[in-house]
Parts: sequence; structure tokens; C-alpha cells
Amino acid sequence: MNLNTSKKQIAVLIDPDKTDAKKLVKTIQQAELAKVDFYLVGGSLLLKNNLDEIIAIIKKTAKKVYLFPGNPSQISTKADGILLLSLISGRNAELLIGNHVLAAPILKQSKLTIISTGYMLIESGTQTTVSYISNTTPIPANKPAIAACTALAGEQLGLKTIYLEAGSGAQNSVSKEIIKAVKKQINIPLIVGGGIRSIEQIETAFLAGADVVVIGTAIENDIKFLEEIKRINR
Ligand code: 1GP
Repeated sequence: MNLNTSKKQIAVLIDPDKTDAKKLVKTIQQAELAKVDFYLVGGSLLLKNNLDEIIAIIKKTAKKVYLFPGNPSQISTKADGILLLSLISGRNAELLIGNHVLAAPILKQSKLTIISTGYMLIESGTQTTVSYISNTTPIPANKPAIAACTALAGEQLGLKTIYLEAGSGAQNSVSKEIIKAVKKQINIPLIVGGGIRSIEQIETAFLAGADVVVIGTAIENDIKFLEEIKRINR
């Protein structure tokens, strides 16, 4: 992930529970042909204990791999860096700072690049795994001003990027109204993900102001989506 570029970036999210070595190798081959910019690795649960193996496969490319941890057990020193998520849309102290205290000494000893990230859940239709697991209420989809002020507060606190999250496999992705309202308030890079499953949605997010779009489920479900991504003009 390059925080200092104006180039629109596409990141592929790999959930270790939803892939295996064989499937991942194929995904990575296609993703490289599609010229994706970097990879995120993480999920709500880790049932398979295969995090290091997954990262090692992706590291065969020249691209950076960042941890996108669902909880502090998902730290691997094999990655290049970590999105250190603070769930600023919620009021769960553990996810705002508690888990970070526990992870701090481990991160200090690692060589991981730490990207402090204001993580914001946006309501997206039905309840998502991330909302349930985090025990937090997402920001209502029709309240762009709340989203904008939350992101602004995150920037003022010194966070390096904001991630607008509809939730993995979300019914509705983050709307262009929310993306625009947030983008207008902040000067740090804006990441958008959750429920993006068409080229139109990617282009809409970029046009509204997303600097990075994250795709997970759509590629898990159909690897051919990467052939379409390849054709996007960025
Ligand atoms: C989830 O934003 C990411 O945390 C990606 O979501 O799996 O719906 O693409 P999808």
C-alpha cells in the first residue's frame, strides 16, 4: 500500500478461511495479470491456522502484503505491514484501544510497517459479521455528516488512513454520498470496501473519492472478476 500516491489502487483481500494453497495460487496469478496494487490478509475468524502459509504464497509476487486482522491473534511477522485498525465508528473500548495495548509489544518487536487506520463500519442492509463480532452499531447509511465528522476526528487524532467498511459480502456497498462527504473532510487516503462486486461499483467509489478499493468476496466467488478488473482505467 502506498499512502503517498494519487494513483487509484486496488487491493485484493484474502480471507485465509476461504481459500487453500491451490485456489490461492490461481487467484494470485490472475490478480497479478490484473495489476492489482497490494494484498490484504485477514478475516473475522481464523479456523484453519494457515495464516503464515497464505502469506508465503502471496509473497512470491513482488507486491506488499498487509495484515487486516479480525483480532490480535492474527499477527504474522511474515507480512510486510499491518492495518492497525481502530474501530472509530463504534464505542467498544477494546476495539478502539484495548486490543492495541495487547498487540503493542508484539508489533514493536516485529518489522511490520504499521499503518494506523480509522476503521468505520457503515450500515449496509442486513447485519454483517463485522458488526456482530465487534458488538458495535454501524453508522447509518443516510447520515453522511456523522461519517464525515467521524473520519475527520480520526484524522485529527493522527490516524494515517480511513477505511469505510460495509462488511464482507455486504448487501449494499458504501454509497457515493458517504464516500464524497468523507473525502471532502479529510486529507489522508481513503480506503473503501465491502460488497463491491461490479466494475461500476469500483468506478463509482473511485469517482466519489476512494483512493483504494478493496475486493474480497467477489473474487472468492468468481476468479473471472479479475479479468474485468484488468480492464479498468486507473
Ligand atoms: C471486507 O472490505 C472488505 O472487510 C471486502 O469486502 O469481501 O465484500 O469484498 P468484500
